[in-house]
Amino acid sequence: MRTIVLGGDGYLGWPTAMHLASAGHDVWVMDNYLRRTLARQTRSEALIEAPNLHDRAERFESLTGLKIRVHVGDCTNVEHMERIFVEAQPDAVVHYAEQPSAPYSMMGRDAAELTLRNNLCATFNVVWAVLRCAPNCHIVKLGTMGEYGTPNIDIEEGWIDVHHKGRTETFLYPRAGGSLYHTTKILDTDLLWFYVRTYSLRVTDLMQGPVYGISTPDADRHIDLLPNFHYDDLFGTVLNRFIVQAVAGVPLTVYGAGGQTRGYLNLLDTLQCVELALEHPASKEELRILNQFTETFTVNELAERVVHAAAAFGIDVAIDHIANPRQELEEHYYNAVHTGFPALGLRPHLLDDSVLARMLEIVVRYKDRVDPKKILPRVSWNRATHVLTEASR
Ligand code: USQ
Repeated sequence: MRTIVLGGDGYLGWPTAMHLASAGHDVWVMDNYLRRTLARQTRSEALIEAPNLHDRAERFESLTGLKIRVHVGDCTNVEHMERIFVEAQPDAVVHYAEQPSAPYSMMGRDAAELTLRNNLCATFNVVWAVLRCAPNCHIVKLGTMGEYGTPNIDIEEGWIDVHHKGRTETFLYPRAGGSLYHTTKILDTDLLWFYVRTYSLRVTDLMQGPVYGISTPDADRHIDLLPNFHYDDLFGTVLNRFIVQAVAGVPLTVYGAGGQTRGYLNLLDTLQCVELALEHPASKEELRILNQFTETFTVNELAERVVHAAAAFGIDVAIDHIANPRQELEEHYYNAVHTGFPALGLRPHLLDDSVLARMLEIVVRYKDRVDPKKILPRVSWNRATHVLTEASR
């Protein structure tokens, strides 16, 4: 299968490109290094500086004999997007090319506009590149569990039947994003749904929870192949941050009460899910929505697990409940269906001490590179505490 990975330089994009190449796909990646640029601008660089995509692909080829074709290009630029579709004539496209940080999207007007424009325009261009250049191409789009928010009823897998005044209809499950970033993913889903029902596209929209992990069979071959592992307040996801905080001797930054519950998954399972979605494509005229996580945790549970795993390394870790910079419920009901991927064959890698130990072991190696100034939250949108500053207006 010929597959384009858009956003192929990212935390998920690069491991996905290697994984699909190892699984026999002919992989093309496109990226304009937006996340690296934003990380530099906000002093949020990843723990380990990654070589550029050409060098990474060369290193991967020298170790495996497998080629990943690299296009440095901007997914919001219609010419860049159509060029790769015309050349590749892909069977599938995996679309990760979005500004992925909730806190970044809440930094102020400019960051909000960049997030809105980039994310919506990239999705719009994917739709039109498929329609004009590769009409049979299956679009696999990365959405987020955060599209649903934290409603007081069970979360279904994308759709809900509504019975109203004696009649029944199926609708997209109601959505309520907790940041502008999450809201752009909701808007993406609406855009895709409009084009699916109008022009018969085939689309899989992945509602993914926060991902953790650094180790994959391909990444473990060489330091140059490791994913961009962020631990800063903008681009780092919570468990990755806690692991680095433990190693750096900084108390774990639980936001508020710590009862916030999310569906989490190992990076290895992101790779597995994307591969399964590609192997079992959506039908024409179908917007298939799959909830992509393997188990749920509160932030407190994650912190306690890290404390326990770190103790086995002889690292004593404290937990700090700091003022929550986000507008979110800190105690709430959370029960989300996630039966779609197991039905396709997903075999989850669940979070246990050995997974945490492996993460700690890798991060300990790079302990000298941790900058403790990148850890505390710099952006707040909590109604209770936040005053919109002149700078963020
Ligand atoms: N949290 C803490 N302490 C921290 C960092 C986070 O308590 O130091 C809490 C947050 O308040 C939140 C939870 O941990 O309740 C998860 O936060 P996160 O930063 O790991 O995840 P989030 O900002 O929601 O975004 C991440 C990815 C995003 C993806 C999303 C899936 O950055 O791209 O879409 O996870 S989901 O959360 O299901 O929307």
